[in-house]
Amino acid sequence: MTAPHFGTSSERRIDPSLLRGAALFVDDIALADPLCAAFVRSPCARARIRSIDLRAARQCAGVIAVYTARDIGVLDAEFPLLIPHPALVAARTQRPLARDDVFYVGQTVAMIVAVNRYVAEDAAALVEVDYEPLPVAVELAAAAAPGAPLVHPDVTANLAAHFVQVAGDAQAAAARAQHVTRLTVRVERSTAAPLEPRAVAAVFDRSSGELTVWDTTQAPLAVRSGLASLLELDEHKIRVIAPHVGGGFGQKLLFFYPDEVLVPFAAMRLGRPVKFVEDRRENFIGSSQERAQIHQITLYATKQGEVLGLRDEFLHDAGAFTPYGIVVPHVAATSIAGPYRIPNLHVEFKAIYTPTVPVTPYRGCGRPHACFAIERALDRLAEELGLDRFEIRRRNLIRDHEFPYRRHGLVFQDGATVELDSGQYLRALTLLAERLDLAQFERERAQARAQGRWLGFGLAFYVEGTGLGPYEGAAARIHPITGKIHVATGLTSQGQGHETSFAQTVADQMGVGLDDIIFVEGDTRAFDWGVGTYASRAAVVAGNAIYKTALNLRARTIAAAARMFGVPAAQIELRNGRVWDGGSGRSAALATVATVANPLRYAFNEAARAATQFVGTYAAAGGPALANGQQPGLESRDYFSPVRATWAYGAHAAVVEVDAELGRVAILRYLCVHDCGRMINPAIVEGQLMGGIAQGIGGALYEQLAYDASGRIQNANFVDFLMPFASEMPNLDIVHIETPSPLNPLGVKGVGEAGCIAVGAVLASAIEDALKPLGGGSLLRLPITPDMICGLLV
Ligand code: MCN
Repeated sequence: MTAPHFGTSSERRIDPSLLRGAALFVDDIALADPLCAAFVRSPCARARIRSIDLRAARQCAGVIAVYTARDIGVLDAEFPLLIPHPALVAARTQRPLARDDVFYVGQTVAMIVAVNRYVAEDAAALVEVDYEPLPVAVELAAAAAPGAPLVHPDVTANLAAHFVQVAGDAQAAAARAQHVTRLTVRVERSTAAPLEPRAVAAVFDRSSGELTVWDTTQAPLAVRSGLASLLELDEHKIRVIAPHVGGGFGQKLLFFYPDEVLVPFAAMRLGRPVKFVEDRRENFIGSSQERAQIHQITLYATKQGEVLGLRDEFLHDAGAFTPYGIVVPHVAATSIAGPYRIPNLHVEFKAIYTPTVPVTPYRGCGRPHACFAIERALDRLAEELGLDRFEIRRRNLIRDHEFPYRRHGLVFQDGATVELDSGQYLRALTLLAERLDLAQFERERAQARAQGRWLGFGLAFYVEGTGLGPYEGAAARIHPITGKIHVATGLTSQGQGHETSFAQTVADQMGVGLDDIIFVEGDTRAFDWGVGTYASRAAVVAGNAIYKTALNLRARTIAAAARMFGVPAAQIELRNGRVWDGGSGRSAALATVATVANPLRYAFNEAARAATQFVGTYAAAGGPALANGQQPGLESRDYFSPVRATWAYGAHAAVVEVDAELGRVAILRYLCVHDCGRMINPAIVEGQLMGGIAQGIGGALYEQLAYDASGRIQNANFVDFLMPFASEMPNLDIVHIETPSPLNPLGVKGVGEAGCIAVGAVLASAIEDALKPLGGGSLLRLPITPDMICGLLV
């Protein structure tokens, strides 16, 4: 028997190559005599460009070309808006190279192409740009204040978007409320900081007119479409390959980034390979960022702690451009009520332009902000009503029988009404409480206190609409000689382990081992249709497309085997890489079946020789080897298009020890009870949660981009931008609940972002709890820095 793969913790197939250093990243691609690009970037947050003097740079030995906006022909235009939305008052997108104005420090002004990076950098330093600096208001609230200097002169009040959605009647809830809790919470600007910065390399074959681009992208097919349109090339002449990618976390989704289009452009113009790899500083100042919102949240509740209504008004920092429209604040707005049955909602935000790096989705995409706001507000409500923090949540969580739970009036990112499809929220909370063991914790706390140590616990709940459409597809075929099964999708992986989990999805249907599956993604030649890896969507959307494709291939294989053996299809089984006739016990390798389906072409190989044993039977049963209308080979292709998002959720808790003098936090325990539907690979799911929680700890305690008042980032390096190391990571206690999603055949929900969402709220709650005996106040800002903690005690 072939052991089932779906649901088991198979080791990640990709790890040996990563661990041995054999994996190829964009910078490792061997190009013949490549040129290197470097960029001249704006040192001003907001300025008018009076002139650019390129003479010295052009005279530099080894410089091949220097481009400004005026030298790039049709490319000198604003990039298209990727996701329009009616709430956008004034969408603005960036040009590949600034033309008359710059809008943030780091914006690309000119590109140098030279024989190597050293020369390119030296020449970039010789470009003289005369800037006329303009006044700026960098900080979000300051940019939103009346009379603030404008980022875009024609955008009044720096207002990029104004969004209002209403469910029920929040005003009526306010009138009925016996208790009102109001808070202002804030999440500071941060960045994904993938360990491999962004990179792009391009080769143009002048004889065929074909362009090959290696890109650290999360969406190769979208890059191909974008390049075709921007470079005015036929799409079929462009191949985009995302090789191994060292983390993306949203930052490597299509921006379009200037280098992504200018490097291929230069390769075409110059007829030579061109490459660009960001250095760390460029990744900080040139690649997109996120977080940065200020929420004013109000809960209208009864004295018993039942939340009747919620009002959330928030400001979202859009940065200087809105390539993704309002995706980040929209997701925050539609996640603000979390897992709670709050019937009356008023959510409203303003997206504000600031003269800073543009904001696009970063792991969690608006949810960590929303979770921080609602969970902090619930903690406050509990305190004000004298309720336990578990109890306030228990009273408001959606009950199992209430699913699907619709939030009428709230429209999600996919255009459908927000509808939490399934879950066992109360069970998650109960499991969390059991695992935390409050009685035991209180004993530990008392002991610690006797030693002058301050312990506290915190908790938070999150929900996440995962698996956004519109669709993904897959193709599978049995190689007629080797019998290996090739599976291709239009996605790409940045470390999510698709090559393993998706192979597991196919293996069970075909009765083969994982080594029998060749999984290909990240190459536009592999599969022509698809969208990309983001929004925790691959397991749901591509996973189900692959599953349908595998079912289809299975059915075809069974039909071919039945013809071959001359028996009914019901009698055929697939196992151990072979087809079996359950009646006679005869069997044949998958390669043989695939070959029989087209025997003549393979007359000189072993599989075909094996197949000839069956040709007599086959001919007797069905006539010629390839009957009219029959296809040679065994292959299939299918697609999956979700009706709406499927909602994953979880409850996290932590026990912390706070050094009240130094403001230092040690996370002693971290617990995560979560539900991502049926798990394809629990070990991968746990890995995703760990990575997410690590990033969440970064966002909760360390990571913040320190913009100064002039718009320069003061900590654009890995010394000053603090991130958690392994030493800051607690041991994680992860508990799985598997409530199958009713919205897709596999019953899966996404998990890629889940880990990071609740961490800030959990740690704020825990630190406050630890310091309460010292008269501590509230932690309403992320990240929670040592000075904030010390400030609680003053
Ligand atoms: N999985 C599973 N069972 C489930 C759900 C998921 O076994 N019920 C598996 C999937 O098959 C896949 C992995 O878990 O191997 C993640 O699946 P999914 O939640 O669908 O997320 P995506 O594959 O769409 O990845 C995107 C998501 C996002 S949005 C960010 S941001 C993120 C993340 O994944 N960036 C990552 N995880 C990351 N992990 C790494 N190492 N690097 C990144 O850049």
